[in-house]
Amino acid sequence: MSDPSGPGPEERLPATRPESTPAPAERFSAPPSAHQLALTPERAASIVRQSSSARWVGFLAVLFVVVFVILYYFYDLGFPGVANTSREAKEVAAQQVTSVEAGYNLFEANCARCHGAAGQGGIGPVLNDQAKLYVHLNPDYIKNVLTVGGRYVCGNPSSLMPVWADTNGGPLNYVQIQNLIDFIRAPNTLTYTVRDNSTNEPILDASGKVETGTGWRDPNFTPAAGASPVPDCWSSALTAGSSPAASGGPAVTPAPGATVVKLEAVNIAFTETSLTAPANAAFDLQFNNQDASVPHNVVIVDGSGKAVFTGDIFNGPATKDYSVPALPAGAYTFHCAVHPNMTGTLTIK
Ligand code: HEC
Ligand SMILES: [Cu+2]
Repeated sequence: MSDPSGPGPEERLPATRPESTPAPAERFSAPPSAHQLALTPERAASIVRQSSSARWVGFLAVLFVVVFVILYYFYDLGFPGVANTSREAKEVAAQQVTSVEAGYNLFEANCARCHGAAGQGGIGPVLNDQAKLYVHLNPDYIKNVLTVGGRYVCGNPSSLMPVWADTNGGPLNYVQIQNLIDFIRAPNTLTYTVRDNSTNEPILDASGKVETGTGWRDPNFTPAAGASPVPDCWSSALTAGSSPAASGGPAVTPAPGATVVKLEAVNIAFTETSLTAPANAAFDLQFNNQDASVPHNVVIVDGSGKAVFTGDIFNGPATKDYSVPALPAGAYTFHCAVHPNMTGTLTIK
């Protein structure tokens, strides 16, 4: 490509430019309205409108956050006066049921052989007794018993009940201990599902229905006025001197030839549930405990709820002759101190 006519490249530089006049000053000036010292009324009004809108946006944003926080608060803790609206309470209840389900399996696997499948007692004392669950079997107490073992209960170092907490050499960790506490303390308003230990699937009973259970504790239970509190040590009711009857004086030995009343315990139940004995005469209560290594005794309670006789607790199989002092005619009940659900009636006439 040939260069067009004209000087060579070197001669073309510097490029010659036409003489230029400076741009007129007006070119950079704002419109005349901008040079006014005061705002026009329209501009002033628009500024006012804008800042008012900005405040509204800010206010609504804050309001939104505040309303959200308040609503979330009630959503979480429940709307006042509206039952069952608390998300947190529902979550706590759901977790409690989970814990009770785990506790049920732990109890059946570890505790039922001594305390009975339903906590009714056996080698170990009853656990599902309302008077006991009322205060005696509180969460701290159960935790201590499971941590220290049976010696915590009555100070008996050779207690049959082992240590359970792994912090003390036992087999169960603190979650499992808590599960057991939740299970023992579960209210009877709580229904849990019986689940397979390893798969956590609900277990079906013979008729194909999901097996469920309910807690032991009656939350509305209050001990009868004047009822004696549950002793710290379950077997202390048996030691002479601590029961109202035993403090009355020396043991009464029935006269030779006194009436003999027979009573037998088998499978944690009294075989005879209604006994009769003569009034105003000491009698011999021959108690045959046939449950091997299970402690039983007999406590006789009068119509006012006062224990008038408390026999020694002893392990079966064995028979003991209790000398029951003379009692006035009337209707009495008797039960086993270890298993308060073993009961019967005694008619003195
Ligand atoms: C080998 C039998 C045995 C096993 C297993 C056993 N216990 Fe016990 N338990 C006892 C005996 C016996 C006592 C009474 C303690 C004593 O005075 O020696 C007792 C006492 C208790 C007490 C205190 C009762 C009271 O009235 O103060 C609680 C609570 C308890 N056991 C819970 C449990 C739990 C939960 C388990 C399962 C992890 C369990 N036990 C397993 C025998 C057993
Ligand atoms: Cu008993």
